[in-house]
Amino acid sequence: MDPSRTRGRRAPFLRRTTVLAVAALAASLALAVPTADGAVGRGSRSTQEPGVTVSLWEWNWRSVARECTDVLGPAGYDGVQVAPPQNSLKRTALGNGSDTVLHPWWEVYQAVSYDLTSRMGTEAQFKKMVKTCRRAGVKVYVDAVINHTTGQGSTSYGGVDYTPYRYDGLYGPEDFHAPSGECPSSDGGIQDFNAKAQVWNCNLVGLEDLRTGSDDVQAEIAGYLNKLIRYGVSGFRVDAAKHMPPRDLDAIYSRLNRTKDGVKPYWSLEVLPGGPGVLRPEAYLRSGDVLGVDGARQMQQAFKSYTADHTGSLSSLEVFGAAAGLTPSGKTVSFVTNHDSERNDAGDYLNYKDGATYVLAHQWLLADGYGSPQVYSSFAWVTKDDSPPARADGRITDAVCGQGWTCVHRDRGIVAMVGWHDYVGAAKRVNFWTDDANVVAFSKGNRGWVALNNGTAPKEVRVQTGLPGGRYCDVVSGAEQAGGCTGTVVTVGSTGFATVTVPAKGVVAVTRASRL
Ligand code: AAO
Repeated sequence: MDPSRTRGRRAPFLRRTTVLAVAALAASLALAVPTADGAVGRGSRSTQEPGVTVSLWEWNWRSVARECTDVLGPAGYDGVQVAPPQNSLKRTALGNGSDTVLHPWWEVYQAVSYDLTSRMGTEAQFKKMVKTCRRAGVKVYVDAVINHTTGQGSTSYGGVDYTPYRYDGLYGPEDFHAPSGECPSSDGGIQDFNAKAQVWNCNLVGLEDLRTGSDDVQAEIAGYLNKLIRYGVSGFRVDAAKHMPPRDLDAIYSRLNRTKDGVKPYWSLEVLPGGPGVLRPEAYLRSGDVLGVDGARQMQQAFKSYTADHTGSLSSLEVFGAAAGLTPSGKTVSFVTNHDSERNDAGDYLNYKDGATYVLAHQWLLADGYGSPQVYSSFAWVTKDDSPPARADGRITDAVCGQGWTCVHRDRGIVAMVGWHDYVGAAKRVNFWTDDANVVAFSKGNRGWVALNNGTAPKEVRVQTGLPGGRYCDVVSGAEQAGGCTGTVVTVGSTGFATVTVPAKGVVAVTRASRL
């Protein structure tokens, strides 16, 4: 892929319609209204970099479309990532023992065909959703399941039937590694996650592994992705990318068309850490960006595992990003959690059940600016396999906040920080201050200043803000209105210092534009 990609930031501006829409949203959700010169700006628009996105994981297409218009666009989200839209396995019976959920969330990761009838809706609804989101200024990114087809079952949401390694009109046994004799393990599955021949050529948890090196398979996959591009999709999260060699990914990418944005699609690869050498995320950086799982883990330690020696405390995030051993900021999608980590390794990652701490971690990520931050918002669950709210036939019902859907992305403190993040842009983090425990504060160049408190009591701090003297409106607790401020006012002295009380589990954030 094009190695010359830059991390461009558009100067923040607001069209009149956007201002009106934000005002309407702010009224309904009590959000921060953008200040006169546009505190709620937008991220990159003309490059592949996704800016701030939200993963509305397993929201149905109707609901995503509505959210783009009513919330995401007005709030300043640059993009939305959606669940795998291709036709998938539809289970018809429970298995043995602990198998109690007929339609677990993971059905969508078993591809049957590249028609777009799925648990989330029809092809027409998908198309309409992408169009609606783009009209609202929100780009759409798709979770692309291209490494494999299914590992069980024989029926699908799109009504297409199949048998092992046979998908009519699409793939036959010659298109898969195991039946072609190219998987070296005894049972056709990945037994050793450190052995590259197995990781690339054998079945991941029984999922039939496509011969992605073959011309025919590459043509089918590229055909699918180009269809999505034609519908207006801007890029992809490539599922199980670690299970395909970079050369196969590059070959597929080279067949992809330009998006409606006029650039090649954004390409982020799911390459989880833990493997050696060529299987490490770093080994895939030449082929695309990667998902920042390790950063999510570091955030959990900083926010959740408070230790007396401060190794696990907010102050530990003074060193975060590449300096902390993470993949480079410009090559990483950063997040607090995702659909796997929130349920599989709940002890190692934060999730919505962490309440205010979960929100605060998102605010930290947006404030720090490492990677392309992705807010994660999905459905509430009890057991690991739980289905999203759905009809008996597995089709997912409309997302209603508070009724099975967390809607974390609507949290006013997170939305305020989306605006703050866009306003400060790529300015450097300076004036870092910490109480060596759970309070940190810093400036982003001379564009903005923020303080975060992960403690359970408010904390007064006296710090350098890097801003010119004056009175500033905190964009998290309030908004500028008719020259006044509905929230906390931060008074900065002539030397740039301010004394500020940071609420428990809270944030205070100002920008040059929020000066009263
Ligand atoms: C379902 C059933 C299975 C059944 C199968 C087929 O659950 O019992 O056999 O159907 O019928 C999802 C679900 C699966 C589901 C599947 C298909 O999670 O349960 O199987 O849909 O319906 C590896 C892959 C990575 C993958 C991850 C789950 O490398 O690509 O496993 N993630 C994606 C999706 C995921 C999806 C699939 C792929 C398949 O996000 O939702 O599966 O489409 C280590 C390894 C990683 C490995 C992880 C987890 O990582 O390095 O390669 O990921 O473990 O096994 C630290 C550690 C590191 C660890 C990392 C993450 O960094 O150092 O070792 O944490 O935990």
